[in-house]
Amino acid sequence: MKIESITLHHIDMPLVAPFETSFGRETHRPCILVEMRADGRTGWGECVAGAGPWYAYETIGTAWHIIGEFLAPMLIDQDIDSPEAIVERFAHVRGHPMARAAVEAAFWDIFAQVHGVSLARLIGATRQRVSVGVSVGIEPTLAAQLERIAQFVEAGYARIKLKIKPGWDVTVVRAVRDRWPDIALQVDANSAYTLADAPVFRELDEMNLLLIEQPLHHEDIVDHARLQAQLRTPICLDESIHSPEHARWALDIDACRVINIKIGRVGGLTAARQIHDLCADRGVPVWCGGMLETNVGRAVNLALAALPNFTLPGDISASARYYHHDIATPDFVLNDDSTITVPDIPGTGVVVLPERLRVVQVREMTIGKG
Ligand code: OSB
Ligand code: MG
Repeated sequence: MKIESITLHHIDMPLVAPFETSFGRETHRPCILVEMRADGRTGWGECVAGAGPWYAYETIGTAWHIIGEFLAPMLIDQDIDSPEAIVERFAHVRGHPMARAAVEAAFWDIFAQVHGVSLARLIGATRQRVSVGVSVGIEPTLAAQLERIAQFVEAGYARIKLKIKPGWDVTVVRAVRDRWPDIALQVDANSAYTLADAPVFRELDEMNLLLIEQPLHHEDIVDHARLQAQLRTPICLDESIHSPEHARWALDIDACRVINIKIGRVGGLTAARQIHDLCADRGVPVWCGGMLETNVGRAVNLALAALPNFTLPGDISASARYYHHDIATPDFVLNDDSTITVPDIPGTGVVVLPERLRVVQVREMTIGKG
């Protein structure tokens, strides 16, 4: 397939409700959508880099630069026959996984359309519905936090993830456990602690949590291994895992017993699938993380989460949990069994709506003929 053009759309989406983590409070979610044209078809990919370098070093600005100046020019007018061919061409790019992943995703969309199958089937998915939970942001008071969780429990989410930070941990988690003694519960610290905080985690270890996500430094595996040795609850790494190699290094030293796979963080769907396969071989469960995606990114996450070793519920909530008006249709809804149905039409399964895009678009740039 000859890649004719790549258009970047920088958009800014107002969130239904502010989302607070240990690194800050967000009311809008900016992102870059990658629109690729090849052989008369159009594919879309979402870049999950944020407004600032808070979760990862990549930002809208760095991704715009890297895709526009380097990644897109490597592909324009080239014959690309498989997603692996894209991965090969990008192999000598250091870092910038979110930029690479977004371009690869747009090609996967075209590739699945050409083969007349859903992305999920194309990558070897084995389920039609995937178990999901909700990642609940930090609220200003404990009462507000409990109320917010109650809304999600009522909406049907069977797994709750709480964001924690120093001063907002043991007391909150205990209160949630007391109110919902049997709910599947996990916490995410987004790297807000150090090994000196081990006593906090030993207390959390008594609260029947599914896992403790990324408690320590965002590049660390060594201290995580030291902490894991003190806990029964599995540590799950998010920020520290940037590639299949990072996953192997972490598992080799028992730095974690679960991995959160985010396509953007690990540099694409191909790498995400490799981490899935590695973890399956080692008997390590994985789940699909989220980055407050629009329906474009969510569709790809659902395809990934339909692979067999995604045995823990993903951070893939219903579209209405994030945005009033998504830029792509159809919206994803929560089924009665806390699952979301995986799209089963050729491609990723969603269609971008130009009239919605226009409303939220900040800037646009085309590389190639357009
Ligand atoms: O750490 O998992 C995280 C959102 C933005 C950045 C980092 C994280 C998150 C979430 C949201 O937890 C998950 C979702 O998309 O629902
Ligand atoms: Mg996380």
